Amino acid sequence: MKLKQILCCAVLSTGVAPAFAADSSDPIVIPIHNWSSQIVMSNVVGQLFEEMGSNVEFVTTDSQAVYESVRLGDVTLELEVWEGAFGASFREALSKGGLHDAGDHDAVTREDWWYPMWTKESCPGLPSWEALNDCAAVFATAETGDKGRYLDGPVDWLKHGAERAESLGLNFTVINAGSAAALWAEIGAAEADKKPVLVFNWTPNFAEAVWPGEFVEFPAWEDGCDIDPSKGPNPDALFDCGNPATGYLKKAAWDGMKDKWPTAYCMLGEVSFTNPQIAQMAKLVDTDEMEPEEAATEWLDANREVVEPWMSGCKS
Ligand code: TMO
Repeated sequence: MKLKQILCCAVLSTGVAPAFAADSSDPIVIPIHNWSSQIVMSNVVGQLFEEMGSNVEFVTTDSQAVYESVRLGDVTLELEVWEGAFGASFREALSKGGLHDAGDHDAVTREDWWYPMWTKESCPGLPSWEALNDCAAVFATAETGDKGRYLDGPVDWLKHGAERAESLGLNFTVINAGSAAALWAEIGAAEADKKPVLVFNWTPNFAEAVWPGEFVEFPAWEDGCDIDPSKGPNPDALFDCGNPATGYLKKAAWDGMKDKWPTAYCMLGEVSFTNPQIAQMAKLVDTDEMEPEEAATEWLDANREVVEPWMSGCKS
């Protein structure tokens, strides 16, 4: 990608005009995180920007700190602002200024404690969270002693699983997975023996097509549950609510993007992916084992009718 860019810019500097002259030839900086749909979607949109004549650079960044980077213009945009995981960091950056809400995807999201359906045989009171303590022993491992094991997402997703367990009095040990792949490995390893497991999961994702399952139903999310102890059933604790069950998936942009790359900014506003489209992007990597860049090209080839109107609406 880098090399392509250098070739591209060298050509432009010899005097060949870009297709959409209004946009700066500086690269649009797109952040990449640690789950597959975000990486593939970022490549899809990056390839569209390139088709429209822009230069693109990808940087791997922390999924929370990225909002500060977008606010400062070091990174140009963010394509997957999940309400549950990143709502707090997004709102904080918004309040400081420098980045803005660039619109919602069509997708409705949910991120929470989850189990493959076979788990219910050992814990029939699920999906209610109140069943968890009665079943803690079936989730116990050598590592967790008589407590149940819950494998939470990687630390940077700030899922606050340990605070949730504490605030709701759950007899569970919360362990952070080192990567998304560790979550899928945990489910996969439990599958042959139909061993009960509890892991962090989300939708849209490839996993729903591979392992039918359910989210644990925690006390419903109330706005402020992460900052106001009075929200949720425990009056003295934060994080005593589930994540939003019908969460948003937003795009965010640096305020300077619309003047520096007006054509790309216009297209970013048009971009809107659905749940099945996002699950498919993840599948191409997590199930089909494609490289993200290649997965993005494949996805685009199969979905020209989805993306053409976004671009044609923005051609000057
Ligand atoms: C933000 N994530 C989809 C990984 O939960």
